[in-house]
Amino acid sequence: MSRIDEEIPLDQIEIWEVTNSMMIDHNFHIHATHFMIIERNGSSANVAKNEKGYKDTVYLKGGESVKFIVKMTDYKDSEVPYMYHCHFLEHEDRGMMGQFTVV
Ligand SMILES: [Cu+2]
Repeated sequence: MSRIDEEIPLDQIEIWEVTNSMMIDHNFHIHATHFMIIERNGSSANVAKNEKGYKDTVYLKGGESVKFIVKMTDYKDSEVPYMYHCHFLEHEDRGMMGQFTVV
């Protein structure tokens, strides 16, 4: 609970790459923002129709990776974090999550 994994600048457009390095599937979710997926497994052609538009969760099969554009807006606090985590209850309940502050 006390660790901060990332510090994200307010109002800065970023590209995040998320990789599922495990063999099982995960469902990556971020609090406090939305993002647009621009690549899946290295190509924009692999982004499915239903993945276009703003998302707050992206499904990753084992071994897959995605890139998305994201921007944190509206609120910053260097001490009170937001979180990102796997949205499968069994995984998040076992601690598959990280915390970030918006600064
Ligand atoms: Cu998971």
